Amino acid sequence: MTIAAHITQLRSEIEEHLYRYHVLDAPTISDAAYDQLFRELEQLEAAHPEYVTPDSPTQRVGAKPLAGFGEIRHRVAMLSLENAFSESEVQAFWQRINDRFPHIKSIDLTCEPKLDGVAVNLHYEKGKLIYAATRGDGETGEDITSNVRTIRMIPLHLRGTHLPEVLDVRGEIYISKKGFAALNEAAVRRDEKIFANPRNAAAGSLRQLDPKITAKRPLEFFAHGVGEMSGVDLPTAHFDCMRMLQAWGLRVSPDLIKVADSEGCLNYYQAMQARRAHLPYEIDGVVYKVNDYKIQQNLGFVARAPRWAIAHKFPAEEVMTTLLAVEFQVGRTGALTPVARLAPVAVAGVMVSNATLHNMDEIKRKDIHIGDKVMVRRAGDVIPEVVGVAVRHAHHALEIHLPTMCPVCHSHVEHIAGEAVARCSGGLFCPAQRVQAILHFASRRAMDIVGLGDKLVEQLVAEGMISTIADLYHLTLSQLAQLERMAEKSADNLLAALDKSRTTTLARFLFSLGIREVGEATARQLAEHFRSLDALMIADTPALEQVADVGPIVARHIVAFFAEKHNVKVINDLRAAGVHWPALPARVSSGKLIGKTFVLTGTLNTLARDEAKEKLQALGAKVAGSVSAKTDFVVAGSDAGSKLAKAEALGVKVMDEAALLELLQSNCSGAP
Ligand code: 5U1
Repeated sequence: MTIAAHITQLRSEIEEHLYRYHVLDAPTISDAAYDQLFRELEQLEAAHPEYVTPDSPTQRVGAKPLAGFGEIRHRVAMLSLENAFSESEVQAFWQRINDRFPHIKSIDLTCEPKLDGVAVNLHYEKGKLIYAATRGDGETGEDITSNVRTIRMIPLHLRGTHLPEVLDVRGEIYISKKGFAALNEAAVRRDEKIFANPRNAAAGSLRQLDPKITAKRPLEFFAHGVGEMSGVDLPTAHFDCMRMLQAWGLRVSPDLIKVADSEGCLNYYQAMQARRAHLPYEIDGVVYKVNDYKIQQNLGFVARAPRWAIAHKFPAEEVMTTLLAVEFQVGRTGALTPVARLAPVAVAGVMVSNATLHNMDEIKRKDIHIGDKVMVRRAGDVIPEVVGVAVRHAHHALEIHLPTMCPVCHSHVEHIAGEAVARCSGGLFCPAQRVQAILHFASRRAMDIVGLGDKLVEQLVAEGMISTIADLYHLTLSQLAQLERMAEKSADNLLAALDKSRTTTLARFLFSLGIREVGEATARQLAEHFRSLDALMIADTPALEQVADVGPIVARHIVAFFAEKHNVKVINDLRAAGVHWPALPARVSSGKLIGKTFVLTGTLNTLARDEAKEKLQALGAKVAGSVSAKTDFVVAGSDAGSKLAKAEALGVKVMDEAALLELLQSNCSGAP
């Protein structure tokens, strides 16, 4: 035998054994014998490199890492699936199909497991794997050919002689439960980050730029459909098509079956659900498809999902474990969330040792104690949650208490009766709430610090340059210039905006503090009523409830906010940094604008719209957004439109900007 013939023979023997092992799950030689064949081929190719071809089984792992992933446009779009979560949704799916074809007596369906992996398209031409792509947005995916070639379960050549000119195979690349555990154990040994679940592990492995790394990952594949195919007659039904793919060497689920109706589907669902925990891979449901391709074609699809297929999802898996402790996390808005620390347990393929308990009311309602055996649930990518108590700890069940102090900043925790969420009251001081508090403070309707966006605030906090809003006013040009992507001009502008914001109004300042439930309108009413910050800070709840719109809950939030010494310190720091506002004149109890309703429309040239609004409100007027019979005056700036027309139609008095300025002037000077 010539060297070339020997090499060809070894290659086809190796491919045959790969097929028997991976696709038929029926190897005919030992692993050691297979390795021996592989080594023989490697040695021959090493001695005769002129015979090495890229489609040799020895050449699955490319030599060079990629610079990035290219894009591949799918020749036939990759569809997604509608979900059904109940039997009645499956019945409705079946009914819709039958309603479309009343004359067809029986419509077969296929059932198969739904793997939780990465959807891919394998493109073969004349039996040779040309490229592989992810689903992407269904139209265009990423070129993952180099990585897919490393998966021995995926043939580089199709088997047989009568092969299609072009074949797009649709399927799922995944990692088995065992493969996932081994991967994570190795990651722990190497002190590397572990994967959250097998799907992430599969996706992460396919996104490696170095195929050598992908080659070490235990990736597997199942084919579940066909995109484009030409050059041979396509079978007329899905089931037969899958058999054909299998004959060509592609791995198809051994659990693909044909059923006659929705009852057959539901029986399959029950059976797979019972087997789910024992399957070697994760599944999150089963897929039903109309078997006949002509009927599929007739049904077509809506949006990106076919009408002829549906995924029947399993309910979220629930598992029992022990509640070891409860800790409280503080969110960006100060909300305290109880988090369960659990004895680690696998839930739907993921090790879970923390789960949310939502809030104190939920804990009370479910009567959960530390030490209890609890049920934990995880659905899709959502955070695992404690569903309820499975077995109460007989002797040592410990009650769960809301902390009185914030676990992050030690400010007082505020829990208003009737409200589910407890909150840290150190809004201006608490590190957990820092970024949120600063962004609110800087926002347009608050202190209006132009140029202080979320990325910059996050950077300033991360660099330790600011920890409270008061620190903003101590930023220097040299500090800002150190920041990434901060040009000197932008730094100058930001310092100017900060300086400008030092001069504000009491209403704006109050709003900018971010007191819970104190929006712009309430802030304005508080300013108008109390006239000074010092008066407001010492007001008790009955005094606060005198203000229109302030009920007992808002009053309690305000009292709690100013009772927190950390907040008071930040306010003092702000004042010390030069933040000030004009003292409000004595309350207007009389004047011809009290209770009058104004509507502002068109562009005002001298006053900003907000400024005009504030001045009118300070004189006891109301400013509405739309014109009605109740409107007293419409102020029409340049290019006023429909509001002006409506005012004229209703006979409402209209004034221009000059008249408004005059009116404001005359009322400020105390004229009636
Ligand atoms: N088993 C299986 N999974 N899966 C996913 N079949 C299947 N079919 C799919 C998808 C998205 O889509 C076709 C029905 C278009």
